Amino acid sequence: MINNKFIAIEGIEGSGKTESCKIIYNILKNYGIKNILIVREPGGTSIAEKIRKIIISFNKNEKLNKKTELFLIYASRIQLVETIIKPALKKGYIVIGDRHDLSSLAYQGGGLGIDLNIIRTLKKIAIDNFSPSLTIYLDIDPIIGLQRIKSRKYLDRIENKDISFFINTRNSYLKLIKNNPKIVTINTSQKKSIVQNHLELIIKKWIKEQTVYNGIRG
Ligand code: Z5A
Repeated sequence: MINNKFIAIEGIEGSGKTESCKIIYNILKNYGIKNILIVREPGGTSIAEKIRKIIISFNKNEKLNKKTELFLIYASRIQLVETIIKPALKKGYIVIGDRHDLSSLAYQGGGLGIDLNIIRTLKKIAIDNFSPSLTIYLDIDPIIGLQRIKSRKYLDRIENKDISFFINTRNSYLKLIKNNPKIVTINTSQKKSIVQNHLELIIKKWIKEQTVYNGIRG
């Protein structure tokens, strides 16, 4: 099921996903759209937020197995999709996802080296063919991305990984987005104002398409 009102924002840390979600929210509001929801992954429901803690926290005594990590991410995604995203879409909301399934292919596939076929099989079991109608991939050199988040006091388990992990993850994103007409890329090493202009153009085009096919105002 391709859902016409689900937009996913993707990219490595510090690429500007969280800020972009807020910018898109405001662009949609300015179009007179009332029912908009921002969700994040992993997390976004009280149970999924508990799973998120396990995924991103350090555990002194026990290393998180990479397949356990993958399964936890999908457990969190099922919970979010089934209890929040699908019901909201059904009510006519536009849902903006701060990460979705592409993250698993890029991080657990490209970053951790899990076979992409395993991830795709798990996706099929977990959320079947549920997918966003538009994915905006924010591309950034990991050195710049990590510099942007270094000012934070606390870096979590994944943010603390070696730079090579983020290089592999980014390379994986770049491979995955190739020739996919539902994914649009923005180079976010540019100034915030330029990124915002790109987002406005992309969302304007998307709204036009949605209005033609669906009638989008809620
Ligand atoms: N994960 C996974 O492994 N597999 C999966 O399937 C999923 C997730 C779904 C938590 O995700 C972790 O889960 C994540 C991957 C893993 N790994 N880690 N760590 P998250 O999305 O919650 O965490 P994140 O990617 O680390 O988010 P982030 O660090 O907050 O990055 P961001 O949201 O892309 O950036 P931001 O907060 O919008 O901006 C960061 C800073 O940069 C901020 O100070 C901005 O003002 C600044 N910024 C943004 N844009 C610009 C421009 N254009 N110029 C200058 N400065 C800018």
